[in-house]
Amino acid sequence: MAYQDLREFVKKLETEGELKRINAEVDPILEITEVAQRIARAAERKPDSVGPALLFEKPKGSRIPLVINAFGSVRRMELAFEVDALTEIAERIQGFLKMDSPQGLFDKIKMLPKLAELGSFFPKSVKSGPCKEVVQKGSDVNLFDFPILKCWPQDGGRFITFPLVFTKNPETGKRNVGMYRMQVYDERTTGMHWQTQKHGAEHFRRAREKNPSGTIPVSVAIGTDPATALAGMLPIPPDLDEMMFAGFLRREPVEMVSCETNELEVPANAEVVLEGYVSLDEMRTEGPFGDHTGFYSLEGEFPVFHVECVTRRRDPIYLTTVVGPPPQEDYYMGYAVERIFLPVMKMQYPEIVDVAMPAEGIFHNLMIVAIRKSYPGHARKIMNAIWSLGQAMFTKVIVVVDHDVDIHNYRELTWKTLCAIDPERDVQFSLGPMDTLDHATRLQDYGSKMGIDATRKWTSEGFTRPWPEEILMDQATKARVDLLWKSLHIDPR
Ligand SMILES: Cc1cc2nc3c(=O)[nH]c(=O)nc-3n(C[C@H](O)[C@H](O)[C@H](O)COP(=O)(O)O)c2cc1C
Ligand SMILES: [Mn+2]
Repeated sequence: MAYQDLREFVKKLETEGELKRINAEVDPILEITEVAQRIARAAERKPDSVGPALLFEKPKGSRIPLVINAFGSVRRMELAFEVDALTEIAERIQGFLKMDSPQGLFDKIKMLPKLAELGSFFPKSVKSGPCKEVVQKGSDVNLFDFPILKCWPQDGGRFITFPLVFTKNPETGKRNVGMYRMQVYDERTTGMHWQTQKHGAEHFRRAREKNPSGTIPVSVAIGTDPATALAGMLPIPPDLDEMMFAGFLRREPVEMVSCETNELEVPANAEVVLEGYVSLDEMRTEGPFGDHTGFYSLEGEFPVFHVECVTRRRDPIYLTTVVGPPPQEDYYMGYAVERIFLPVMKMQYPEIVDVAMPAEGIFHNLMIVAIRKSYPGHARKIMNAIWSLGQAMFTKVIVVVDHDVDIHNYRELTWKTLCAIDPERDVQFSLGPMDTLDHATRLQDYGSKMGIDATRKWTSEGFTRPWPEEILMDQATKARVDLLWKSLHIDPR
């Protein structure tokens, strides 16, 4: 049975020894971040986590407890998706993809709804749910009731960092759910930081084309069962419903309830729901915000969300996360994405053997790809493929290596990459869309990319010198030394 809500997951984390309760009063203004950072640094020797999940029972200035770092390890990601290994999800997706053979990647992913139908993973409308235990409207709405973090000293204010932002495509009526941070401006107003290439921003633009001075309904759910909470950050194609995907992931439909004051639906099991609208003719300065690049993203103009109604549980838990210098909790979210979608990439590009996105590459700055090279220029073909693949379009640097390089061993990767390149010949530049958060690009959202072809060079690629063999000891000698070993009285082998 899937987790029914966030608190069931919190309970599970606690029984698994993955969560620590903090009963002392800690301020959501900066202090919670610092506690989470210290816990993370203490865990640095254990590369599989950034420390335990933390349940702050008494955030200063709020009666609502706060959970952070709930997804900050591979183990907790596995618990979130109720699998023994993330590859199980990949295998499930692969199993479905193999059922038919449509051509494009998007076609393949778009088949998922069809397949989900078989398993009836489609979201299910229900009359009511725990998110309706308390309904507050108008002047009863006060975002400062919640322990919303100010994460870093130079942040422009307090930010909701783990929201599920619900919108509807004004043309097709299809739902989108995205995780876009929200800066709190006052009791009932926040920013809406959907970056220009994201689906929420596209809904905003389409609505504005129709009626530049109108509004678009927006609802925000905070704190749901884990698979649903994570669905907001998954890079899935436009018009593929994240709630359907969440149902697929949790193997049980997400139950949805109608909002009180707008036409949207939200997960019934949410801890907190904010209902309202975004004005199509209003922009406001958002930021700065200490971002997952490890730097402050600069101020920018973004739309504004007006909260007209809050529905919530009587005793909600506030779910949040901190981003900052890597690795943070979001590294494990990115890692889950990498592992879950690898089979989809492989299906479209069977030459791909493995993909790695090191934490220090902040998702979009570095992707390492191992391929089974079959023809001249193959490495460059893969670079171009990745730059055209959904949110992988943001990838700043791509390194392509041969299939026999262990790309998760960064020592081996660095060594073999550097040995395999003639930089002038093997580096390729390209231009295209870039992550809004990239502060080094020539323009916001637009800049250059670099691909490094670190595969062995072939004669058919104009490389006429012989390529040397890697040094490896022969098996016979190894076997002889194995036999000799004890008599040498040297400990390590
Ligand atoms: C912790 C966290 C915070 C994020 N904040 C933002 C944000 O403020 N703006 C944004 O556009 N994307 C943000 N993202 C990335 C989006 O959630 C991600 O690109 C998602 O796929 C967007 O959904 P969409 O494709 O439906 O637009 C964040 C991701 C995480 C994990
Ligand atoms: Mn989407």
